[in-house]
Amino acid sequence: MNGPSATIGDAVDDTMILITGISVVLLAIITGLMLYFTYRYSRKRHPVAEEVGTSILLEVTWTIIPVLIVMGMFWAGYKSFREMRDAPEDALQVTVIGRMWDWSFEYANGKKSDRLVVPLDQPVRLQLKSLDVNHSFYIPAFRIKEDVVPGGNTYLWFKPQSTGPADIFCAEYCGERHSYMMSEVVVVPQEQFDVWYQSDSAELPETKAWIDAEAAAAQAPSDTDEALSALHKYGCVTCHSLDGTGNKLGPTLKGVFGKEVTVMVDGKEISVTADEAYLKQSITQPAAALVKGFENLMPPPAGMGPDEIDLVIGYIKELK
Ligand code: HEC
Ligand SMILES: [Cu+2]
Repeated sequence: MNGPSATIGDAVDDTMILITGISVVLLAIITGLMLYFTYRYSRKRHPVAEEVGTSILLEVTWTIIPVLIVMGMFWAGYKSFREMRDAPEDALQVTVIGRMWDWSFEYANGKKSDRLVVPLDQPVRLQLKSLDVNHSFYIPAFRIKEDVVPGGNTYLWFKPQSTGPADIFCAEYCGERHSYMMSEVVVVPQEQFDVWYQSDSAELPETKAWIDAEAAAAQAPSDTDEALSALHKYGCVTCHSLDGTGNKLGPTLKGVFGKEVTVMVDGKEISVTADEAYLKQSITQPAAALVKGFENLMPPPAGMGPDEIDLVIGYIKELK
């Protein structure tokens, strides 16, 4: 599914599939039997009607099985219905105002918007109000819909599970421009919601740009990700821990940058500061200066390009 979804959606979809599935199976059985009986008991094959007696067993069976099936469908629907009606106490409160022919949204701090902006992973409770006639507030992507009645006090809640925009419709014919009564729910990460919520501007900030920036950030791997993948690719992490623990063949890489290291050069002990040049040498010519207490076990990394070496050095420098 494209766009954001909400927690209740899966339960609604499952109920829908269950009921449709059962209906399709029953349709097939009933149609099949009907066709068969038409053939089997046509006048040609069965010219004389006969009286059929009562079979208690048959009566009980075809009462109990459908009752169980129907109760099963009821239970599936009732469970998700309860979930839909029980809004969590800590939900973000938004008042939705429907009128001919638009939606507006009012937040607890007085902020108003013509789009419903909500934070990711937070339950949101919508109090639905109409200024004129009956409307119906509908977010298809979230599988939620509720009548908006003048003087009434209906509500809805949902908990968005992913970021992005989704359509809001009016699902109750409310006059000439009913089909124009559309808006958008925009799910944004909490930090971005907070910025928007606290801003004085009544205008909705460029939520689209936020979302695109989020998406771009998720797409482009950061230097950190690339450095880490190089450290794995060239087997560095088999001999070096990155978290300060020292239970591997080589010294931990955490905190090494800027440290005074005692190394053995040509059999002599000297003390050096682990600067960038030292790190570079340690990686490209591991045998040139051996860290005291460790053996000459590190192979020069085969096939590692200068870019990757710089990336890894940059990463080690940050590993404090
Ligand atoms: C087979 C195990 C092994 C592998 C694989 C290995 N190293 Fe080492 N590394 C060592 C040992 C042992 C030492 C200490 C002896 C020395 O200085 O050569 C060391 C030392 C170092 C040092 C100096 C650390 C200090 O405390 O001064 C750096 C930096 C380093 N390795 C980075 C890397 C990087 C980056 C890779 C992956 C490209 C890598 N190592 C792969 C075993 C390994
Ligand atoms: Cu309407």
